[in-house]
Amino acid sequence: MRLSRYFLPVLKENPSEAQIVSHRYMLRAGMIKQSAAGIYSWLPLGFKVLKKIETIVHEEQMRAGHIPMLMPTLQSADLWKESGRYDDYGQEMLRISDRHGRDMLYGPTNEELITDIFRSHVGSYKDLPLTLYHIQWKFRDEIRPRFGVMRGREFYMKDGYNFDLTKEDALHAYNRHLVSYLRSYERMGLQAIPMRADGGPIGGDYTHEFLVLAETGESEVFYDSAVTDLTFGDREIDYDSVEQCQGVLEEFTSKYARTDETHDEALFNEVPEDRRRVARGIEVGQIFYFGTKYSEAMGANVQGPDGKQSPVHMGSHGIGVSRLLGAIIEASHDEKGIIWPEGVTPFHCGIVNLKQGDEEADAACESLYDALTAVGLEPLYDDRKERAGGKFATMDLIGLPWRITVGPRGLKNGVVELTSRRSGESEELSPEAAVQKIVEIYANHQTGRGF
Ligand code: P5A
Repeated sequence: MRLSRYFLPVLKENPSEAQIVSHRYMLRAGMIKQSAAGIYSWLPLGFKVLKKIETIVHEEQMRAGHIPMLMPTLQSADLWKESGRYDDYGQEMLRISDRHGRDMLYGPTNEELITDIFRSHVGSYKDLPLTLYHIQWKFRDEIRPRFGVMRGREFYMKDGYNFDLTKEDALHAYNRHLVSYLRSYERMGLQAIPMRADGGPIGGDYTHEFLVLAETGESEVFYDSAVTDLTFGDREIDYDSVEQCQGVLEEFTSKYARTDETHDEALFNEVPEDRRRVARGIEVGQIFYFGTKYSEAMGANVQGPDGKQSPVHMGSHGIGVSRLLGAIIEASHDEKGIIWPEGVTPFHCGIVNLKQGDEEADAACESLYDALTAVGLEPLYDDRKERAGGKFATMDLIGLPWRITVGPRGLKNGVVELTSRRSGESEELSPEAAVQKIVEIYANHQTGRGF
């Protein structure tokens, strides 16, 4: 992409409404624009990162054997009356009536809708196990929408639902989700720690939230610092193996890590004192096993091998896709702007032309642009007639992890400059070597092509 043809409305001033750094940088980098409280338009740069995160989530869900689909944002209230949640959900639910006076709602979550789909089409244990998921907009009329996309009213969520014959099978599905979530967050450059939590309006008493530690997080968390040493890494996993998935769950959840809702002071005090931590975290996902809560209320039964009908065992599993942009920025930024992890960066590298209009510099930039594009990478070429300082400031603000700087002086010696946004370190090398290096860096990151 050439910056002169892109739409990147960066702001010079700090927007006064933004209280935390991720919100401030998302506005300043021209990623989002508020349309109403807690409701945002996703401008091209924000949309691009949103889609990269969504792609990672899709890839990891499909790798785990979960099946993508799409349900609508608007739902009929009837299903929610069946489950009993129409009244329970209170004012967080946006209720609408259509021209015929029928009660509708903008879905805050989809347990009812998916249970209805299941009961209409599945009746036998032979069709199980089954996990369906979608990535779709949700609406929760939060009392205090704040911090930009972190606590929106309209937000983008991946929600998946497992259907199993027995509790044992459903717990395997739970573990599968835990593993796939660990992989997903790590690909986004994040450490998200599973912590025992509370079921809230979704239900069930077996649930873990995934938390990214950050001072600006809305949840208070208590944990054994040894949990922060755990990484999933690039190990292979067989998602069908009950033992392997259970092993990962035990590895990642046996140390003390809880949100304040389930915190147990006595248990916490058993953690060696020098490892006890009280901190704040951003909840970027939550997994639930709630058994037959919805299937019983809505008559979603399956016939077992013995011919008997019983309510299907279920769980639901969510990732806050739009919230993740905020969480990643909170975890990865400096005073100049965002520092995108390679896995989610909107463009793979920036090209800064120090002297736009100089024949040699322009030609060198064009050829870098073509070489990177030819190998499937997306550079952002700042081809505007601007001062170098302004170009650097924009690149630093929008946070591309790598920048190639091209100027007439360097070109005389056959070199360009490659700079890491994270470390600030630069090296001079030939344009070919710079391209080669970027290619090698991204060979280790499966980033989807953007929009
Ligand atoms: C699990 C999937 C559920 O709704 N039903 C379907 C279950 N869980 S949850 O924990 O309530 O939400 C899942 C994730 O969505 C994100 N999230 C939000 N993101 C932005 N703004 C909000 N107002 C908001 N509310 C929830 C969180 O990341 C949460 O973990």
